[in-house]
Amino acid sequence: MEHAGSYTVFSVPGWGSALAEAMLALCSAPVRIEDVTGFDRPGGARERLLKINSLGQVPTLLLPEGSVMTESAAIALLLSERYPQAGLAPAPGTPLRSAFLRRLIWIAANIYPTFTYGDYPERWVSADPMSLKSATDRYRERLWRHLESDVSAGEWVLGAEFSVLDVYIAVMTHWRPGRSWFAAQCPCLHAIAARADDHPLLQVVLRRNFPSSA
Ligand SMILES: N[C@@H](CCC(=O)N[C@@H](CS)C(=O)NCC(=O)O)C(=O)O
Repeated sequence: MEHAGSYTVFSVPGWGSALAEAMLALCSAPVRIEDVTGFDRPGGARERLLKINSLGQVPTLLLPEGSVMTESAAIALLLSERYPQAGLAPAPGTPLRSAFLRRLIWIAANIYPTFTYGDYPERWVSADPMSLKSATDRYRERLWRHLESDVSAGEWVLGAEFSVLDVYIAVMTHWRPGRSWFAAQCPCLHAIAARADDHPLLQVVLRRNFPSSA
């Protein structure tokens, strides 16, 4: 299973694996895509993914040295250590570092779980699972509005400095409630996503993952 020298990304176009693919593109790192479309249903793709990630989630990576890496925020931090020149994160000790760390974990710990629970509500409640989906959808909208008020008119989430936070915005704004909601309700985040779409190192990955918006 190991592929010397390259990062293997267990991938489903448009899903959380797009975060890892985009981060690796910013690093110009060698990548091998292992398509696991359909992994959230019983079958071969699920079995392949469960062998290395018992949570059965993407993003999941195999690092060039053969170890497994999961959790988008951990992947972001690892790659920022390995590729400091890629500009994924403000360097330790620089003024924006604390705001970066706070927002990275804030997105992964607050926004991402709304999908974990809302995408498969029947896993968590048997009575009226759709009410869990709509509650988590509403909560996510509140979280996005909160971030919108924080980023105000900055070019990027951290203001003038691009970071992997902008990758999260570019990818996650494609997910519920979707780009047209962001255009109407969170114009600053929508503008950040549009700028990230045009980033020369992100264009190919983002268009492959989200062809309908290309
Ligand atoms: N905490 C994880 C969340 C990953 C996650 O929830 N991924 C979704 C796809 S976007 C997934 O794999 N869902 C399938 C499942 O939870 O069974 C991260 O930040 O990487």
